[in-house]
Amino acid sequence: MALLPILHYPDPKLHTVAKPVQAVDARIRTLISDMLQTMYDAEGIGLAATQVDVHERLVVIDTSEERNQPLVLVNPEITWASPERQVADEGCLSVPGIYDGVERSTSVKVRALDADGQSREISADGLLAVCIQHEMDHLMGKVFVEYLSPLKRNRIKTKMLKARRDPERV
Ligand code: QAP
Ligand code: CO
Repeated sequence: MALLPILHYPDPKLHTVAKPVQAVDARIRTLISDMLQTMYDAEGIGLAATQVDVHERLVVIDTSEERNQPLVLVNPEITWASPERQVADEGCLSVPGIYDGVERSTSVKVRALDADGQSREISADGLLAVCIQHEMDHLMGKVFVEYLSPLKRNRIKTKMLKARRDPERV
């Protein structure tokens, strides 16, 4: 078990497009376990491999109140997204302290391999649907602040760069 360092926006590595996981082997299972530990330690509800500088299609999520329902998505693909969309506030472990509204599909169906390499299809709505779409964006190199206006995004960029120089100011 290990805590992994999380990349912070605007690190250009966050824009890397992830490649499919070739096999759910011992290396991937260790990565899954380290990512879950990192997510729980940071009190997050979702973490994509991109955020820990591993550019493979792997996401871990836990939106449960009790933090005891880990969801592992290997090579996730959205098979259906509702035409109905809704704006909800999002945050990101790679953009600490920043929360803003993003419009996304209200419900999605996603096909993915689990930690045992078994194919599954999940139907999600509510917070889980938002989280799945947010995390899958990371695998495409996209951070949620890119949905905001250029003005907001530039303010966030400046604030994050300042915080990196002077962590007391976050
Ligand atoms: C993505 O984000 C998400 O700023 C996961 O200081 C978030 O786990 C999807 C976090 C909201 C849907 C709704 C953020 C922790 C965690 C922070 C997270 C912070 C500490 C963010
Ligand atoms: Co994020």
